[in-house]
Amino acid sequence: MFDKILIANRGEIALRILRAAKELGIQTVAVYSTADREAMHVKLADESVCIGPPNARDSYLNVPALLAACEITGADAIHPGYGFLSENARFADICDHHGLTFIGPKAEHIRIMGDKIEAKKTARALGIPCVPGSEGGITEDEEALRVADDIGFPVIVKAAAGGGGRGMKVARTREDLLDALSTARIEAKTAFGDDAVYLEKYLEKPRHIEIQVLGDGRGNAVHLGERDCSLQRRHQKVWEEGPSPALNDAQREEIGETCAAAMRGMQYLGAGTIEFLYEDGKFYFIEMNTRIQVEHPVTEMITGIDLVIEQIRIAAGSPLSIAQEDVRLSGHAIECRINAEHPATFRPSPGRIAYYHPPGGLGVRVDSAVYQGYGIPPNYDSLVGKLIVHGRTRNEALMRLRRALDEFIVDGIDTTLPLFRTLVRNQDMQNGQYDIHWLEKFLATGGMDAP
Ligand code: MV4
Repeated sequence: MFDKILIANRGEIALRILRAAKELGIQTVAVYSTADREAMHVKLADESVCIGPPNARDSYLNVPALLAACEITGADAIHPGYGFLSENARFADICDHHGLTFIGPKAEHIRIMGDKIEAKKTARALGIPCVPGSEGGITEDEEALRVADDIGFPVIVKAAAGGGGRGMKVARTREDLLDALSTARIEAKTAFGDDAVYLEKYLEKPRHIEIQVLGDGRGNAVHLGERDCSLQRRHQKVWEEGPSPALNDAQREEIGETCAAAMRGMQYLGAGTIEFLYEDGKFYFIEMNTRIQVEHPVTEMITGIDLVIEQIRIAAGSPLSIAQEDVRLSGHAIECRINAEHPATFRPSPGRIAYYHPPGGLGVRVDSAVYQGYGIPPNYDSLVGKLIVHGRTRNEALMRLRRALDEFIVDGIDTTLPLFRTLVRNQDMQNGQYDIHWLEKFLATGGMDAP
């Protein structure tokens, strides 16, 4: 096992990693930018190292500074959390070359999944159902027209280097397609420096359902059920829950087993998430994330498995401690991402927290790094914390969510708490009847405006 882990991240995920390391008896090193001198992850770590100015490029993404911090403190492993360097295959290789363990998947697998064309080819070869579309990248206009005529319109052009909603163009007719293709190419080249694109059938009203997996790199892998992340705004997840209100046990078992078998097949190491669009009872692979995700607590609450502890154990070379038959999905969990943003306009609202009272009680978990008197810097994402509730049934989870949201006080800044207080009382949400477009429609039709 490792003696000392450097946490190459900030905010709530830095605390989440600290907690796992402490439980395992591993020393922790926090790194921080000059904007984060007062951050809680710095206070709670055993040691801390300032790695640069506020701009993430010069601090949390500053590889030489991170390596120097490992050298100075004698850390033997790096946990990247999510965002920042978490899905950077080159960084994983560099850690390796410096004798440091990157707590995450093999660089080879990060690289494959970072290229959405390669990811899809790999998924398909491993028996994962994919969205119908081009076999690989599209290079010629004629090829695009041929594929589109074959699968039928509407189609979507996606950037190979994209993901998370960046670099996509929908074409509803043959006439739109060549335009969508060239626009997507130009945008992809500008945003990612790579103009490779591919084509898929456009699904009109899917849900976004993702499967959590764990592998030990030796051909053992399990699935830990799904999370329904359909409630999004501008490709930012807002509300995540598990199990999905749309699935029955047989569907869950089938897609889960397909994913676990695929991970065994590629000898996947670490935690991963296989993302699907789900429509009319069928799953369509879109991407795989090779990191711990923001919404991982949903899975922890319904499985009782500490995903970050598992990540650390696996990275240290331990075989999987859990067999598939040991995984029991129990009850229902919902996570709300509380952001420092106006609840209707979503304008960022950094600033000092004048008063802070997080909710508690049975089935309530708050993952956050803020405290009363803390000033949220304007330099990073606006996540204040995550409220996660668990109940024996979805209704019990909703009931706990309603009262936990009413108890939660964050004064001095705008937060999205009022949005959730409205959502949790909405009939469609209570019925679990929402797709990936539901929230934007709700907001566009005055869902958050005073009557
Ligand atoms: C799609 C799609 C419809 N059809 N692919 C957006 C994020 C990226 N991960 C994939 N995305 C989509 N891919 C096909 N073939 C619709 C979306 C999409 C979406 C997906 C998940 C959650 C929210 C979304 C919002 C808009 C579009």
